[in-house]
Amino acid sequence: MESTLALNQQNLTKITHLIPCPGYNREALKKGVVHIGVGGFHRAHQAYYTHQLIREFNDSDWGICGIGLRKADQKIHDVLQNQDGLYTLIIKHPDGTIAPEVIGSIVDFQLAVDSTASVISRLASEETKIVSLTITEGGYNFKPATGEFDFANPDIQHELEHPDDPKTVYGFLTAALKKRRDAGLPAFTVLSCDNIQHNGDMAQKMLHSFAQAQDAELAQWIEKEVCFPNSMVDRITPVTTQADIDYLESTYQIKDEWPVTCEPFIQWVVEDKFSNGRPEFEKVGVQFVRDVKPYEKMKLRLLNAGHSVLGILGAIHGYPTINACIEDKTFRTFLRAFMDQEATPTLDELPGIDLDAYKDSLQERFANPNIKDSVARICSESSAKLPKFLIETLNENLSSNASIEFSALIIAAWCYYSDKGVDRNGEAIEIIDAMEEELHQAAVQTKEDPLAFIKLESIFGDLSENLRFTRVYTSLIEIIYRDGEVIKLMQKMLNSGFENRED
Ligand code: CS2
Repeated sequence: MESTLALNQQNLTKITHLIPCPGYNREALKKGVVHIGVGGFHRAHQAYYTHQLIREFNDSDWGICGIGLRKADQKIHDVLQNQDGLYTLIIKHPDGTIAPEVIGSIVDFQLAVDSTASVISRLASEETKIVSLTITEGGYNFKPATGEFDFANPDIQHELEHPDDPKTVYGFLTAALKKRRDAGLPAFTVLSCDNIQHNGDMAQKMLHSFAQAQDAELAQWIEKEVCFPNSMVDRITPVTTQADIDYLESTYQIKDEWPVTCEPFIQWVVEDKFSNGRPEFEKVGVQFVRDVKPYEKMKLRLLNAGHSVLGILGAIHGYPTINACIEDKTFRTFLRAFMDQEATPTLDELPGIDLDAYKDSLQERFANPNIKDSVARICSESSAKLPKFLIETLNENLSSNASIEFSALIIAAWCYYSDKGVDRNGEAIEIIDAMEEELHQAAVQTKEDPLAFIKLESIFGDLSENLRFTRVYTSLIEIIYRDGEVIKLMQKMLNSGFENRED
């Protein structure tokens, strides 16, 4: 039996005979980009685009230095350190084709908890032109219901008092930008790649609130010098499983401690405003536009919200994956009804986009049987996701007196899910949410107060005071709690509507 090859720079000369590898000189890459939050998504998306740009066009200015801000980033730090920043991207096509490729664009990784000063220096270095972010919806530190900066966060309090000991992205960005200003260096661009509508504007607003509280003069400089392009990012990237690691080892004898899997589809639409230069990403398919907002909104309200619709209902029904949900006709039809009747009417004009074709393509992507995207991943951090993916849509439809019942069902189902924590077969649901305890505490009071869950103001704002909403919501809650399942209710809603039915 052939021996296994550990993935690292030295073994690339052998691994290149097995799967595609970076043929470029990684040592010559400048670290033009510092990326905060190196999760699977970044590795399947921006790092992949960058890899293509280097491989196809020999552009050596934009190598990536990854930064991990959380203790939990220790693992990715260790893996990338052992593998010289290399990892395998395994692209899984719906027809069963699997295309693994070694990606070489991440050339360094630093863990902020270990080395605050060195992370600040890297950010402040002349070489750094762009600081990109995938810090998740929760990482922006805004209050979900109001969108205002959350000064109550103890880490924020700490770094406001100790600017030399930053903890969050805001502390690091301001510390580095101050150094750059003092050294007469140009500012970097802050490029948000998270699933938040107006993600660049949001990053700007949050950083401004923080900097203003820390150093008003610096805040002014940042306002003038730093660009925050909005961007829409897209590629479904499920959580890596042991089976993915084993696949590489058994099929190719390659030992990669943490490969990433993803679908073939990839998209990035970015506003073309950068403070200090940018990669020519258009050469590898990135779209640069003047205003990305309508595209972001379309993606968040159809793809991401669609995921949550399937995920929450699927979790209660006991489906493990998104493709299992979409194979079920009731789920498929329900998803489309939600998209057509509640999400689509809230979208802005989308020049050049055929929305029906877009929705069809989402359905096909969700159905990819090889992706096996877990419902647990989709439902994770719903408290940070749903305000952006779904509740804004719901509020707009309440204001315009449009349909709300499909969205209301998702919220009622989310309450039941948070209360019971088991599916309809009594199997435990894996719930991953920073607000898990709060959600549970509110949801368990539903029996005494049917509105208890939606009184969580930080998530729902004043939804519990909207009579039209509460009427629909409480009827849905009653049925779900009585039946302990959602599928019959979904069928009923699809057949005869819910809010205005006669019985
Ligand atoms: C998902 C996203 O986290 C979620 O709930 O909807 O991670 C989704 O897979 C990506 O945004 C796809 O681009």
